[in-house]
Amino acid sequence: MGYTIAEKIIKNHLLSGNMVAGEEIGLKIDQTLTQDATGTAVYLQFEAMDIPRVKTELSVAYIDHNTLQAGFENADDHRYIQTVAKKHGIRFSRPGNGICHQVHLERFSAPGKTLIGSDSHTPTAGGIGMLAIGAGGLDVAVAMGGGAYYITMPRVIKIELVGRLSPFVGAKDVILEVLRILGVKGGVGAVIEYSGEGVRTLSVPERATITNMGAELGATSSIFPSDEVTRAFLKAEGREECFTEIKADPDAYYHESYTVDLSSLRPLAACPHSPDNVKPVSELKGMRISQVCIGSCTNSSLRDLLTVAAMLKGKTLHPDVSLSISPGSKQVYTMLAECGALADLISAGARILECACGPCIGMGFSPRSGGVSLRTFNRNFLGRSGTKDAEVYLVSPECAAASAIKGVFADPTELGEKIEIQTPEYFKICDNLIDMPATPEEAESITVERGPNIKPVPKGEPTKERLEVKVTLKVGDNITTDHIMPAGAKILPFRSNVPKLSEFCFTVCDPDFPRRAKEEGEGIILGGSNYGQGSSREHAAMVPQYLGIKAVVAKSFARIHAANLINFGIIPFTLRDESDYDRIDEGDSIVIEGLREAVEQSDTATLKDKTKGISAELTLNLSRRQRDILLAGGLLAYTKSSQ
Ligand code: MIC
Ligand code: SF4
Repeated sequence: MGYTIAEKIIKNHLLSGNMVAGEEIGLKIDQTLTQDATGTAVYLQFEAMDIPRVKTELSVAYIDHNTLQAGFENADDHRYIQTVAKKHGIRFSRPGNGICHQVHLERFSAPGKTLIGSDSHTPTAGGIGMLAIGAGGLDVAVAMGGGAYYITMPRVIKIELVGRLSPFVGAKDVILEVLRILGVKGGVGAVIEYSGEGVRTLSVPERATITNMGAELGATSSIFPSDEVTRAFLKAEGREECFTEIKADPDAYYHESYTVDLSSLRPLAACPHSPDNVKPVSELKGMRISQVCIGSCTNSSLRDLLTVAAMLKGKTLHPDVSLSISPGSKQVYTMLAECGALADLISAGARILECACGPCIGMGFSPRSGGVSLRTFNRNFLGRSGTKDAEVYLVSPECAAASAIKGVFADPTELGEKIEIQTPEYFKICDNLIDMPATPEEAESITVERGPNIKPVPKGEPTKERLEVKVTLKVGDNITTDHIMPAGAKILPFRSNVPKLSEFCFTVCDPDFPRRAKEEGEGIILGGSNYGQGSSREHAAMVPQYLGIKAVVAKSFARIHAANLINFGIIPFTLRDESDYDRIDEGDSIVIEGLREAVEQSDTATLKDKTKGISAELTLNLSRRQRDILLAGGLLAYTKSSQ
């Protein structure tokens, strides 16, 4: 039998394990990326490994998340990352150069290679035919040091694209349709692979919009074949030599298959507060809106912004609407400026923000109280915008622009005249904001600068013999990492300062959690299904660990978060019988006897609820390597001990 695209790349990079879905495999990683909000922790942990220089083909450190700089903290982090990158062989993309995923797609992505990034939207580069995976920061640090990256061998889901998109229907509508079909858990344990004649009708940035939001399906990655369209994109970026053709064999086996007819797609929107709560825009039409935000790693390419500019040209925003536009990269921004499209955006009334994540991560531009915000972003989790009672809808740039003019949710396909967008044959190439690392000789004299915001990453403890604690917190299904460790302008500056960050842990769900956890000293969390979906932020494990959380007992876990929990020595137990969830309550006293022994060698353990006088069977689905990591007290301790 032949291979899928994902299997071909995995086969070429396999360091350990068998390519059997569900088994743990170790992969050789060609490239890594970090962004600043997760990057400080990555580099602190990389430094702790005592490896002088990265061993990957390419590692890039981007600054794009924390760019508000309302105090010294972010600038301290930037300087730390700049100096640590220079010393250890990592390229540094300066603030102002753009969002990591957009810049990486433009300047470094390559078909057939592997990339891991300390950001869940790393699969954006799947649009070019790269196996790109979001990972916890510590996994990225280990890969930079030349270590394997471990994942569960994924199932492969095929999405066959047929037909061609109608005018004013965008790539965003394709992925919203896939989210409508599969839901936020539908991609767990899988790579989503696109195929079919519709593929060649989509440009690389459009493909990247689709693979970007595969993160919202819970997928390990998403990938497109590389073809002549890919070659043309790489040529336009002056990197044609990176092209190789990669496509699935005709007899490749897929675990599931779906067909999406591009021709019949209509504009869609993900309604509050989940990316899979998808409805046709025709049903939302006429709803009053107060804000529109265009940008983010999902929809900030030149093509997206030229489309928006063409739609806004000569028009004025509706007076009730405030519009922000964040170009994805310096390349996009300068090209918009040079062709005059930027002037069309400004004249229409858009508020142009720097090329960074900005409002997507709650860094400014929070909606008004109870406001309705239309965003071209990828996540609309409760409170993420910075306004708890705001209603955030995820839409295409076409829908966003049409609605910004009308002041109400508008269906862009009703605008009439089709707009032809021509992206230039060559992009403007200028890498002057990407600093090259020092040579190994120069590196020795470089001092890494650590401002007062940089605090050491707390160390984990080896697994205890037994656990006797309280259920510190009980939460429901689909808890996101934005619930566990919120971001936004007030909190993000403390990503390098875990003690301070801990004051905000879980406060979206329960403002008293940090105090209670500290007072109890040790505890566990009881969660529902898909616990920890969303971002790759390892702070959602690092901070609970700092607050004494020893285990999370849940119905099921999201992939990256489960790996992060293990990396920080927190045991992820699953309830064998999900109905036990209803019988255990917050504040109950529980005991798990033989904890260390269970982690050592068993697939089960028993939780005794002393308050209720009941017990619940727990399952531990761990590889040998994961067991050893937990026993050692986390990946850092494990890596050091096995060096
Ligand atoms: C996000 O979109 O949630 C983030 C911010 O990019 C995160 C990373 C982080 O929390 O720093 C992600 O997606 O991994
Ligand atoms: Fe940045 Fe938003 Fe993309 Fe995360 S999802 S990398 S915050 S633009």
